[in-house]
Amino acid sequence: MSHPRIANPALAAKIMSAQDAAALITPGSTVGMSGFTGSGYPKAVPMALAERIEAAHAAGDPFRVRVWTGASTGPELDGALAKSDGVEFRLPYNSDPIAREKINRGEMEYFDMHLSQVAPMAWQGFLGPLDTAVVEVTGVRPDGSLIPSSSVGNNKTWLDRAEKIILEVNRWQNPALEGMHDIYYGTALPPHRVPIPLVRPDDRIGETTFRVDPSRVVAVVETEAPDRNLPFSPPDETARAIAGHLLEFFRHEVAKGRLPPTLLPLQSGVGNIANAVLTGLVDAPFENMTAYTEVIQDGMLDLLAAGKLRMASATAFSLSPEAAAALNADMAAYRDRLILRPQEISNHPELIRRLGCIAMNGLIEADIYGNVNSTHVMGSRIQNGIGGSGDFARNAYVSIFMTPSTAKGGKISAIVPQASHVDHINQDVQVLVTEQGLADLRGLSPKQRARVIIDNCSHPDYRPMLEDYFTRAKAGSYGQQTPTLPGEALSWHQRFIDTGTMKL
Ligand code: 0RQ
Repeated sequence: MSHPRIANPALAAKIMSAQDAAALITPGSTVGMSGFTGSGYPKAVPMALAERIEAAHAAGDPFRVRVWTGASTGPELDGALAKSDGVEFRLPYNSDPIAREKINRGEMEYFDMHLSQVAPMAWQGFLGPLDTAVVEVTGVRPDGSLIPSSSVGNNKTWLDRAEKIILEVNRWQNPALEGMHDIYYGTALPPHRVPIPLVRPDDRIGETTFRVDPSRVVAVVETEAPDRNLPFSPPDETARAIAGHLLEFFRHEVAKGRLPPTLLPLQSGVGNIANAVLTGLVDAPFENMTAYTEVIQDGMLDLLAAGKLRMASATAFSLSPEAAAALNADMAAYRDRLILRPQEISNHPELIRRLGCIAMNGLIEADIYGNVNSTHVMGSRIQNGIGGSGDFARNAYVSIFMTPSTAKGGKISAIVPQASHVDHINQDVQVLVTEQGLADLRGLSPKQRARVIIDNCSHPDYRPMLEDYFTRAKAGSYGQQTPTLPGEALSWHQRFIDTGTMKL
């Protein structure tokens, strides 16, 4: 067989170069790409498209496209297209530094949205038509169905909705991925919605492959290129302290009978601290744990390998290069304990509430009342986006946010009088953890929350300032439910700009 990865003759007949495929994407069109946290994104067509855009711009032709994805992708997609100045509009999540700069300079429109809502909103029609899907797959089966790649994201929706489909078949992806995915085809728009029949994190409710209408596939491009995720730094003292407080909290909740000894399905955000918590769970006394989450990080694989985690369900891998290589070498061994689903299912509020997930996410700043800013530095400069944190925080059994108590080498307090932007209202923030300690906010009034957040979570260098503010707010506030001095609260942020800590 000349193309064992592309076992369907009709689709094999459409193999062409990335340049020829990119030539099928029209200026001004909307392109739905695969990709979620650095895995499963197309690696050749976006770069060919960026080259085409650069050539068009050099000839004075204003070629730009609208880009939808699952979440963040890799430098070959977001980086290359942002660099070419070819993106007019982007959704739903970005962590690429070049794209971030364009967005914050006002040169790219960005719709930062809950990840569970992307597919439903596309079906509802609010996002407009989808002209082209560019989707990486592991292979094409003889019947034309598609073996998904290392992320599922919104691919099912892109394949169902796009007028034209371009497939990238990536030989780097392990063929043993076949069978790991669970693609649910039962979603519908109201009034036709029915309960999603998933009651345990390991339930399989769908199919292992994507359906595709071969007549809409206009190109198949062969690639052999690795996913490019970033390495994790080993947990530092701060990350270990945060993990320690959290593990102590879990032990306490189990002892009180408020969590089972297996804990509840874990959701873990991205980043080094989340990974440190997972690493810490390897030596903790919890057995037979499960994960119902967005991304499978290195720490999840460690937990699986240690026999502590029974299984993990997610929509994508987000592994360091070493962990990705290790998984790829031993994929068959993991296949029965990992499930990758569409992100509308991995992040579905109905399922997160039913399963009772333990949500653990990072933040930029939290205020003394427990409102959390996950996205905007100084209230205006976007870092990444809300991602799945809102899907999980609102619906979890216990919603935990964790952060070092300071940022920028101690020059900025992550605990502030008033968040400069709010992604998670205090009702959705039940536990706050820093390296200083943990604040259990459940059942507390705003003033009680302020007391434990200042005492347990703030850095000692900033505690007297927060204490002083809180005392004066209680004396001078218009109302006493949530004492606030509006003129003063946000001056904290202005001070960081005035002192040059944050450059304009
Ligand atoms: O910027 O590198 O330029 O210094 O923000 O901060 O400390 O590296 O932390 O990687 O854990 O990210 C909220 C961004 C935290 C992440 C956020 C600056 C800091 C640094 C990053 P520099 P750290 P992390 C499921 C869950 C939303 C999406 C989500 C995130 C940079 O967790 O994107 O939760 N969350 N998804 O210096 C000024 C402050 C700051 C600050 C941090 N108070 N003031 N700058 N920074 N705090 C996964 C998905 O949805 C895909």
